Amino acid sequence: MNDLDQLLQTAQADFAAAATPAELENAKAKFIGKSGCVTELMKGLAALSIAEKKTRGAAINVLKTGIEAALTARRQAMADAELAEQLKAEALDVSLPGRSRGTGGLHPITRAMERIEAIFGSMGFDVADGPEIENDWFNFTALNTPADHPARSMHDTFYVEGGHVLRTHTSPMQIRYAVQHVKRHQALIDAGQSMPEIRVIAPGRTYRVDSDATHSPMFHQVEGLWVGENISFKDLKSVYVNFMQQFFETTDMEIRFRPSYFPFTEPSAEIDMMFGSGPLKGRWLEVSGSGQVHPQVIRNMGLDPERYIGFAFGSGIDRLAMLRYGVNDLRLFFDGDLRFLAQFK
Ligand code: 2NM
Repeated sequence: MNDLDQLLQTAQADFAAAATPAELENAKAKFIGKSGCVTELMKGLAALSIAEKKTRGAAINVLKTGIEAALTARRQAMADAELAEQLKAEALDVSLPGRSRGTGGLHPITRAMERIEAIFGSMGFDVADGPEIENDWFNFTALNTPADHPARSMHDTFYVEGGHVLRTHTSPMQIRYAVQHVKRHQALIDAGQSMPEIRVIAPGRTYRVDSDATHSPMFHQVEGLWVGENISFKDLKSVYVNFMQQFFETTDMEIRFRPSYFPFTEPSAEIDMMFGSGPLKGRWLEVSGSGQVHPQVIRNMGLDPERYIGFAFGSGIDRLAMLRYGVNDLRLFFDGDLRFLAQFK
């Protein structure tokens, strides 16, 4: 092997040994830089004859081309390795399933409320919504609740500034609705003609000082009211039985009315139900209070109790939702635990 072949081999070995681009450029300078081996060899040509210059010069050029080729190959190999390294580090597994946005659902109480509104809507009932902070008149007095009634005690009711209360039932909304209705039809009433019937439910949040497994300081009620000239207890029965059967999607149940007392109805009845099958089969469950609207309450609506008569009821929505969904602790509805709530999605 001649000195030029030897030099090419050394250059190839040095290039291969260079671990970084900087090391490679240093190695290059040693061979084909301004003061590298090839330049030195060229300088040596000066001392040779013309014929020797020709062959030696050509051989040096072949060497130079060889070194450049080796350099280019090594540079390319380094760039390829770096790219491969980067691709490996930034690898994306496009076959991984995506992370989707979580989907929510309606709260079970909201779902129960929407069912109740749809069922009564199908029987021609309007839905009324109003203030949760009420005044004494609408929450108590208009509902014929005397000043010494226990429901008015500080112990049972949340009083707020200005003599207002957090409504203890949604019946104040029934009064508000009835008064509006009467106002709208005052001309008819004054002319001694028949007023269109009042048929309304008032679902919503209500508040009482009470807290255990079956009582929450905030709970939901739906109250219903039907007032006309010829409304009787049999209408109350048919409406409520129809509601129960649709709400629980079965006719396999018994419903009974038990005499009771409320200041705003006379006579009054507690409504109980019993399933004919399922886990609650054979147990009487209290589901509602009800009664014929008290003449004084009819008067407070702006109507003549000698001409107008009606029925009303008040049911706990939370209780109905517990029975429908098989929930045994009321507090689960209000804890905000997604493990519970997600079951209703
Ligand atoms: C109940 C029980 C019985 C009721 C009465 C009225 C109104 F506005 F007509 F006076 N609304 N709701 C009522 C009657 C509520 O809850 C246990």
